[in-house]
Amino acid sequence: MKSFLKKISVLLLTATLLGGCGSGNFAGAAEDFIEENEEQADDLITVGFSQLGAESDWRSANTDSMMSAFTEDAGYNLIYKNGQQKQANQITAIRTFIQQEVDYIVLAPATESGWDTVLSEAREAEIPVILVDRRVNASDKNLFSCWVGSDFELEGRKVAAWIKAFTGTKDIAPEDLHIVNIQGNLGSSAQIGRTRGLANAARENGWDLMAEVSGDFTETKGRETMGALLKRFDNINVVYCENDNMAIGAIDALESAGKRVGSDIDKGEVMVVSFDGVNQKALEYAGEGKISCIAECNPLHGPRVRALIEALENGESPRKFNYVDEKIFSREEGVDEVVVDGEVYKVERQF
Ligand code: GYE
Repeated sequence: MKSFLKKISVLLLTATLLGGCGSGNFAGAAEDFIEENEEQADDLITVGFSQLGAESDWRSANTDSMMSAFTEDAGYNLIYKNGQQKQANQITAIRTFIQQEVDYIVLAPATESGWDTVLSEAREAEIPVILVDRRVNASDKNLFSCWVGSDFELEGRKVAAWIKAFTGTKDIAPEDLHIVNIQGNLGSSAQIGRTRGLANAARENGWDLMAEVSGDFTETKGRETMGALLKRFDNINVVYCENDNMAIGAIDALESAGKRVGSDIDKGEVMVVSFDGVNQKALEYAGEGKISCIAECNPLHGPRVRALIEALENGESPRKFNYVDEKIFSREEGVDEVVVDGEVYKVERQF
């Protein structure tokens, strides 16, 4: 709104100057121009979106979803900034949005910590901040209006529950599960939750969780990390990848090292499990049994963020934390559902 007023005053000044030139037609044209822009600027809500990067297929789907939800037709002017995985870039983007006097800031934060200062600046400027996907661990929860995203620890617990149930059907002893975790970028909510889900399950079940190493959520880093882990350990039989892109890289490294990928651990295969269910190749791998289980992570937050902004525009106070429902996929026989905290999740065969 403030930016709208600023635009209009610039236009009025221009019109006065043009009017002073004494050309009636010219002044008339300027007036039309003002009217058109007035309508446009008045109608549009300006949203500054700081996306953290473009590291995965999940992220691209998330960006697309935001782009298609915040169109001019829908009444928005979206300013998109890609943080290239660097928090410093995201902080700069937010400061630019504040200078531009946007109506809302939407932040998909790379990591959880380090946001207090810049979010306080947004609050000073009275610009509501909506978090999407990952979270921040701000000292004051009023530094943001609300959040929408996934329960990452629940995703991890679902995969762990599936591993437990599936290996149980094969009579594999817990201590015979030699697991490595290829983690997402350290300090991000998705990494923290998924890592915790596995680590707790490993402790509770007596699994051999041998290593946790970050693969930064990228295919290249997943491949590299898996290669390095294969040099450190010769008994890995479960690879828990915190996203599909890293799973694809890890599978490549495993196969290049002459390993067979699949769920027959007792026959020497290495079982790969992962998260997202967005990447086409990962879904194909799941269909072929190269990825044994995928916990869905839904990236289509654009319409959800828009609904939150609409609620704020209408003077409503949306819920602070908004979780999306997600499924679990596996083509493997034997486990039809997993139960976490008394909640039953049917194992989906179609994907
Ligand atoms: O799982 C991964 C992406 O934060 C949920 O980030 C997101 C994660 C997603 O790069 O693929």
